Amino acid sequence: MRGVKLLIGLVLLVAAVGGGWWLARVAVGVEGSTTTVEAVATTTTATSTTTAPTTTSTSLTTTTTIPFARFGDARTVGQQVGSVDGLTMFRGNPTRTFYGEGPVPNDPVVLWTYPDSAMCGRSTVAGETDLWCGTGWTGQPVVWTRPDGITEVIIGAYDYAVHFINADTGQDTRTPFRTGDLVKGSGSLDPDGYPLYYFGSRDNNLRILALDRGDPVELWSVNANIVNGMWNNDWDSDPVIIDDIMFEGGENSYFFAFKLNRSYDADGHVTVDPQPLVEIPAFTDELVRTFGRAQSIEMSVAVYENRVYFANSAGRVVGLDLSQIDDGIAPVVFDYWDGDDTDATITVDAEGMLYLGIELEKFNARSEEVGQVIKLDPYTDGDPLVWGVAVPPASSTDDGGVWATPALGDGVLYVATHPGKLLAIDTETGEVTWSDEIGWHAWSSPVIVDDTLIQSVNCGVGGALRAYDLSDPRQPQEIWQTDAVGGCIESTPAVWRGRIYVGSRDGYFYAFGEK
Ligand SMILES: [Ca+2]
Ligand SMILES: [Ca+2]
Ligand SMILES: [Ca+2]
Ligand SMILES: [Ca+2]
Repeated sequence: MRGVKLLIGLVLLVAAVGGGWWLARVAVGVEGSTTTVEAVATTTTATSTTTAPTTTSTSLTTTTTIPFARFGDARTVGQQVGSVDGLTMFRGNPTRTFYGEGPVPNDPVVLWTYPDSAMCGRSTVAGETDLWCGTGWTGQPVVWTRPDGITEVIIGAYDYAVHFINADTGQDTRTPFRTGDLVKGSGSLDPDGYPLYYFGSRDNNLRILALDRGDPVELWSVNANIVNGMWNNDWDSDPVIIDDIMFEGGENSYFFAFKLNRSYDADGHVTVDPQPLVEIPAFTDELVRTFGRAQSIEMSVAVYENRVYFANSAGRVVGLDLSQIDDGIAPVVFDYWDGDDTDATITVDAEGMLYLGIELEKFNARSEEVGQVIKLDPYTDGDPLVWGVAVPPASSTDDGGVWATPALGDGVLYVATHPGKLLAIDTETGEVTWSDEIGWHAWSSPVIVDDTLIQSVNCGVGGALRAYDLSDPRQPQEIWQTDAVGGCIESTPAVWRGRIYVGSRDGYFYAFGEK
């Protein structure tokens, strides 16, 4: 039944608009019953309706016979994807390599904070109940332009709620949506323009909300206990939605793909009818024998050229082939052991090489052998490890390694480490060309927009944002640092058109912009 008629969603739309290069998606129906489907790019016309006094639109006719990968085409690395105008998911696209749009402010100050009183909630981890405030790891906001022209920021926070904020005013655009526990991780806005928001909560549910009927309405949820999980039941992983399929990892130690069946009802309201395609264990019996049940997926999955990549708390790095996913088949085509808990999201470059940040908690021989920032070649028949960089702890009583997701620059990988360094690493050689002190517990991921890198710093002493100029990518130069906010910035910021949006553990959410 499935797979007879495929919607190939990836056709290159290249349009020069206002001097900027854009990559967007248009849907093209393709009849295909064989395993090879070639999508031929069609003529596309870009029209711009901005408020600029004059707008030049350029139509480009593109004819190519290069097949587009249905999931995570290589040409989307570093690019915005989808038809929505915005930053729609953690690290912006399925290869986790799009960080927002400029301009980056030159002298940023706090334009507004949200809300009036701190967002806090109690939650129990390993039998201990604590008060958690603000937003945390990974916590990157969605920022998008709604059909009515309002720029809206969407965040999950530790007061158990998802908040919807007017980016201009800092006021609620919708009533916050409450769950039964902390909202951690990052959420995704449907990149194809369906008014849907996808997110997980510590209350064990992964949810889909409809955003087209006033206040947000839950259309669907799935409980982590749908499977007999190996570990806990949270959903920290940010879902990736491509071509009506949602890819997600669970703290229950399973990888899931759901066919969403997105549509609209007779009243024009968006609908979903998710059906499971696969649920695949992230663990192996051998790893369970070695490390016990701590096998969770907490990273956000990455998708490149019809493969999905994820890793688990025992350090197993998995690549699945998605070419038969409609039929519920997703064989393991890459399998690697990096030695330790891997919660930073895998970053994929244009050649399909994988960059991983790994924690150093177990202090085993394998961690010593491979390091805590590594480059893997998932296509080689030999040893996938291209290079590794060691990230030792700052003290004998602490962990080492990386929780932040690396940022891919021009031949250089930027990595914030838990011991408190920002590293610039040559992607070819693994040479550390530069480093700077950014303060202990740097779990916020660096973002790169317009040759400027923005990094959360000084977690223990108030928390601030710092910017570096990347004119020489191998030797970043500091250009500014904001005043301290009231607490650690553990979340990853979103840069969008002159503003920087990010939450802090002090309980509040911040919009930074030009003074
Ligand atoms: Ca839970
Ligand atoms: Ca977790
Ligand atoms: Ca973990
Ligand atoms: Ca850990």
